[in-house]
Amino acid sequence: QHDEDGGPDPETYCGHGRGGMGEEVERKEDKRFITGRGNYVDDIKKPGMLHCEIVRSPHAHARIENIDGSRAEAMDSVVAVLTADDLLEHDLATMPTLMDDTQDVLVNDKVKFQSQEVAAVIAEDRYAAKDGAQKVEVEYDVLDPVVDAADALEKDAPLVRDELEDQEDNHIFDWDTGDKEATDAVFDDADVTVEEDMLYQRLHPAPIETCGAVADWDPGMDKMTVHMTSQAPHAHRTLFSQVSGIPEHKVRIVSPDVGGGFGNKVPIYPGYVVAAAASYVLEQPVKWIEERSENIQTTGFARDYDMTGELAATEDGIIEGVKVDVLANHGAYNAAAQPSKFPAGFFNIFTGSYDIEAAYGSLTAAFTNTAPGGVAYRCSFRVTEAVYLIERMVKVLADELEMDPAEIRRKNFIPSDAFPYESATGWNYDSGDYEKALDKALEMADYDHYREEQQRRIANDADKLIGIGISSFTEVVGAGPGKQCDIAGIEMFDSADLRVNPTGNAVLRVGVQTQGQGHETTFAQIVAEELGMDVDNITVEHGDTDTEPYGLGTYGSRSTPVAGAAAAVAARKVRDKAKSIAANELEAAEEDITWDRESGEFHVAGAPDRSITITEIAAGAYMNHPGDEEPGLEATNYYDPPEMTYPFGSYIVIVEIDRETGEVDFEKFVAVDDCGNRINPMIIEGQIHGGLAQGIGTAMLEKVTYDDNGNVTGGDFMNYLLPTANEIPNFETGHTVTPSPHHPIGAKGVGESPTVGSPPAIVNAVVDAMSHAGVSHVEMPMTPDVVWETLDEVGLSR
Ligand code: MCN
Ligand code: CUM
Repeated sequence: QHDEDGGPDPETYCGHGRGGMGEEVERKEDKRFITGRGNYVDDIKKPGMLHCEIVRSPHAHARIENIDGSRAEAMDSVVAVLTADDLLEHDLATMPTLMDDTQDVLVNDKVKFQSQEVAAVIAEDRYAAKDGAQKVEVEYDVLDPVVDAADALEKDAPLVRDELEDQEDNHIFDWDTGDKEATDAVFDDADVTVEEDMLYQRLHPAPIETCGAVADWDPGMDKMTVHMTSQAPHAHRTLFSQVSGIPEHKVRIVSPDVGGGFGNKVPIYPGYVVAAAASYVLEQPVKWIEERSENIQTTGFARDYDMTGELAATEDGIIEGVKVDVLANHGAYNAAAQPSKFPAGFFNIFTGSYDIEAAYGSLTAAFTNTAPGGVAYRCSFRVTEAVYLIERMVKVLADELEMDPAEIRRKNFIPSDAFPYESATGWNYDSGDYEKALDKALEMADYDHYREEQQRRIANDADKLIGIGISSFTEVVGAGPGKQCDIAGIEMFDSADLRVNPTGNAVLRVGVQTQGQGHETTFAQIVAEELGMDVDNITVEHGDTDTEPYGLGTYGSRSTPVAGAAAAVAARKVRDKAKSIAANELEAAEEDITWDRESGEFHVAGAPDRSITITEIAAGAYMNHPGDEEPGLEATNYYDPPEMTYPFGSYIVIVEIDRETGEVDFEKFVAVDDCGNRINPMIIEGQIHGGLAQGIGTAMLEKVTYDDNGNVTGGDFMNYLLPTANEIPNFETGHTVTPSPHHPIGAKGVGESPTVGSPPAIVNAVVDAMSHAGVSHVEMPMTPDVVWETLDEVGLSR
């Protein structure tokens, strides 16, 4: 099980052959997924279940003059038409967002973005609901919309939020970080400074499964059960209870199988609330399932950061200062899904992997007539934007100084012996060895060869140019600590509850919720490792607030750093108790009992033939428990992480650009990741492949676009382009292992690394192919027309 880099720390994790840490255990969940037995929200059918269709505004900005549902109500199978007035009776016409704003559930007064929720039709089947929705007549007084953040901050811009008392313009908040004075001083004295504008365009998380809910109010039990697409069932339960007034112990949220989350399913959407309100009023189950276009047009979007970056450096390429200014488009409500004390998410990690003396960042956020959101899509709370900024800027600086971009990175990396390291903006990096990852990637990419090939093509005036892009990113994942990070006031800890049965198998319940990441396998592996059990004998349960311990959910790649730690600690608590039972069973003193990780047994010191497994101990715990111990064998842990974890990696992308068509081909795509100790290398590999594909989508294809009237112009998958197998090259992946010093099993998160780390590598590669002609930046998505125009501007086109 040990690979060339040592794999799991050999001192601790040996890969005991029963499916523990570091073993490529096949995903337990895949059997049901590949045999069509997954259980998604839309698979849930209840007796008497009604269907909800939402009537949405065709306008981006309009006052509602009148809503007439009578023609819909007259239809046979339509049961009810709901408007804001109906919800007002139950105080449900509005709901809080995760950033303390108030969003309309159904619009009462003024529509603020296209496809906003205006009314709901409840019918006996989905077709009738849809027909009914088309018969609801809404009179609008159409207003001028503003869709661009810079336009929104102009003096005469239409006011998006005129219902807010103190809101005289579209400005939401200003935020800054770092030391302005010190940074300005560094810039004043610097040998060289560079500056670049770059837009991180608005993206759509695009899970295959859209959002949906089945709400079921049971008047006999006074209980509301909502099956819904949720990345955070417990937090959603608390918010549901607070908004609806139904006591929390009478609310049950179940997140069954989720067909991809990618951050889309962190916020609460009006559709969930409408379904619940309808079920409450009608006393029947109500299902709401979003269509693809509804999802693209209204769901929590990602990015939309317009950034200006600056670096100050010495002549020989030592980066002394970094500055960034951001204009953030937050849409019609401030509804970013992120820890509440971080209005710009974790964007202030923009010093990246580099030891930079001075840093300053400032940001202005604006309301526009576009859907709300801002944090989603494998983003680690805006680390994506931060990594893009710094990794792009390092390339800009390298070109300015005519230095090799690998060399300049090497010169500026936080040295491996400097950890724990505090950055200029106050982050405490736990561990890293950036140079090692870069060296490995350079070797895998055959870097020197391609540099020569690149020069040869330029010299020969070849039809196809070569570009080489690097990104050496650092991530920050695993929020809490609870004191720094909370969602709507709830501290961001996580939890695990482990019960070993009398027959020696176990159930682990966790507070996080998988959306495809393989938790049913990897969390079982953690327990298998800690208790020496066979991984097949451990079931992982999640997503049901009636049975699982309270947790904050899965996003920000926090499951492994936080709930994974809780699982390990819970298992160790069980092992502690097992030890005293072992002593009892083996008729030895407890201090003579030792645990052997390799064999998964307790031994009596000095008597190697006297041993006992957890399975045998489990029987003892229920059938022959020691008099001074409680019967049973279980433990719970609520884990508040002392720090976040800082996974990192180096990606190298080699592209070939066709000077005639602007088409970009991936010649080589190398990704070296370090997520500390690895639980399941195969699952990690899958996470990396998926995330790199999404990084390619970001860099090459994806953008949510609006016309001047606020219409979403790419509201379906024909126009919002996702990468397919055609666009995805072969990935060559590698890894290094730098354990997290504070995590019980030394693991860091990995789920978002590839999407965070790859876009700048891809853009750097495309820029690199043209930088000899003076190109310093190309905006994403780098579709062939964009690339061709850039080629043309600098005289490289054919
Ligand atoms: N893992 C491991 N060893 C490590 C770190 C992680 O084996 N050292 C495994 C984990 O145990 C887990 C998987 O890799 O099975 C991802 O773990 P982690 O990095 O902890 O991330 P989360 O489980 O918290 O997943 C969230 C992350 C986010 S925020 C988005 S967005 C995203 C992503 O995961 N959404 C996904 N990957 C996704 N993958 C799928 N298939 N579907 C999504 O919706
Ligand atoms: Cu930012 S997308 Mo993930 O954190 O669910």
